[in-house]
Amino acid sequence: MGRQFFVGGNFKMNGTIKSIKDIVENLNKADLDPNTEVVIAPPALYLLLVREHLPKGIEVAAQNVFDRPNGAFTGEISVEQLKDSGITWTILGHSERRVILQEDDQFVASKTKAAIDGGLGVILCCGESLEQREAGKTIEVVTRQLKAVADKVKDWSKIVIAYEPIWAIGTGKVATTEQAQEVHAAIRAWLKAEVSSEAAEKTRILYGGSVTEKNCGDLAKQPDIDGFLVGGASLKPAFVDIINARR
Ligand code: G2H
Repeated sequence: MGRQFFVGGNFKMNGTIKSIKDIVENLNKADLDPNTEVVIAPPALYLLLVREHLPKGIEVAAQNVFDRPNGAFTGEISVEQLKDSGITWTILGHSERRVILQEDDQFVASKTKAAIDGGLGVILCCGESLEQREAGKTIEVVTRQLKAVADKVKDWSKIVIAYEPIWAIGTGKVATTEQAQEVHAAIRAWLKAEVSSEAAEKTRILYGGSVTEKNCGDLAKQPDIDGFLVGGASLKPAFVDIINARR
């Protein structure tokens, strides 16, 4: 059984009510490949707006979630609150949060466990810096990030991995198809060795980092690239072409 192609739109901290409504309207009118699973992640403030205006077939993701059920955690949002609002996915471990907000592997793993235990799907991001790549540590860094999750979470059926090399994020510098495929294959081999053969076979591994309508076609042909997590280009009409990359 093949893995269903998956495209996530990570709006990051971009958009207004008007511009986000325009993006949703564009998706509603577009001819989207029915074989692609599409998940949209707007800023938290606009989650409900997006949920209300998107067709049921497109799911909505938060860009983060906290690992406690409720209480005095100013500024945080719980798994239960997302579910209560019809939000079925969350991104976790994005490098912008790991680097700027200093989230470590253990915290990302703890939040992933809370999300999975609570029934959310998780787009789990991993990836190396340029310095780490140049030191030949790419696979070591990525598998260390994933192992922290594997130590806490046994059921990977609702986890989608997003490999996002930090040096390719928002820089216009996309990984080559060979660079991306090499890391994706290594992640799949790691899943087989450390989680299970089933997880290796079924887990979608997305590529993220300066994906556009121009470079998505070749990446989508790689055997271990099962879709994309798209930032900047998800705010543009050409996002539709990325969703349709396998057509
Ligand atoms: C990587 C990606 C989406 P962009 O962060 O998660 O963003 O496509 O803008 O590089």
